[in-house]
Amino acid sequence: TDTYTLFILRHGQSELNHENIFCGWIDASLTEEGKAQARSAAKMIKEHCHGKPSMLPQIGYSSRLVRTQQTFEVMLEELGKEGSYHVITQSTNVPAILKNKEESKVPVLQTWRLNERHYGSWQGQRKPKILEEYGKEQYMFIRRDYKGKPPAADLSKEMIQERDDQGALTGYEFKEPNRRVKYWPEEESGENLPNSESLHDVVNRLQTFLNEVILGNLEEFSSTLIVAHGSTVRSILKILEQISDEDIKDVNIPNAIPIVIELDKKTKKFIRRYYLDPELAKVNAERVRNEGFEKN
Ligand code: DG2
Repeated sequence: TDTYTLFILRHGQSELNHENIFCGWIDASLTEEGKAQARSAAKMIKEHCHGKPSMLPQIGYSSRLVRTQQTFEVMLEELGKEGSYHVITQSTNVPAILKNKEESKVPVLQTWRLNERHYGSWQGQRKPKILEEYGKEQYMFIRRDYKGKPPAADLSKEMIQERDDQGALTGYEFKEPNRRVKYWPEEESGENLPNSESLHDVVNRLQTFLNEVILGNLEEFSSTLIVAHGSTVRSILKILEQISDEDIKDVNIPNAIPIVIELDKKTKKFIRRYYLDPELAKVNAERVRNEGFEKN
């Protein structure tokens, strides 16, 4: 064929998606429902590839947050493949990793540049509560305007999940000091990590990785799978399709429904995009848009 294929999706439902809480860089795990969604996403890809091994993902990209990694693990298992996972910082030699890859495994490159947008002080807050506090206009402006940006997070505090004896989530508490459960080697390599971001900021921090690494590897790998987040999927679509700042406001990404993107082989320019389950995508994208508005 004369096109490159990228499969791209948002991770399956996370524990905080389920609770209607802004998640951002909080490292929430998938719910059982989220894992089931990941499995069905892999089945859609399998079906789409109708048994042609070269059409199945040969290389993967995820964020550094566990919900995309778990989505990957479930999907690769369903596809009958195994992944080898590599954290990418700006000092990583990506070509060397790919050159030394194990033949039988799919290399999965994990980068903070695919992380969800940092949701600042909104992280860990219930969407209906923020809506009430800020009002409908500000709420939608900060959530969806290209330049909308939540107030910066107080990084001295850390959100701790409270659980009962059965391990079920019971609530959240902000505690000082931030124990930084997650250690980011990125900081060691000199990367400037954010404490709040607009979609515009996300596009800026993602653009070079997308163009140089993801698009740069297209020649070598016949099929690519990206598991990202609402805002990073929106950013990638915006960049590849040159969607305007105005139109991107109305793009909402449902959990775990693969999007196929076709690029021209010669120019790597965007040709078309479609969901593997367009009906479900439409209904669920509308639900995402309305999060916070139903009292739940
Ligand atoms: C959601 C997006 O991101 O929230 O950070 O809560 O994809 O990581 O579940 P994801 C979050 P909205 O911008 O859609 O409100």
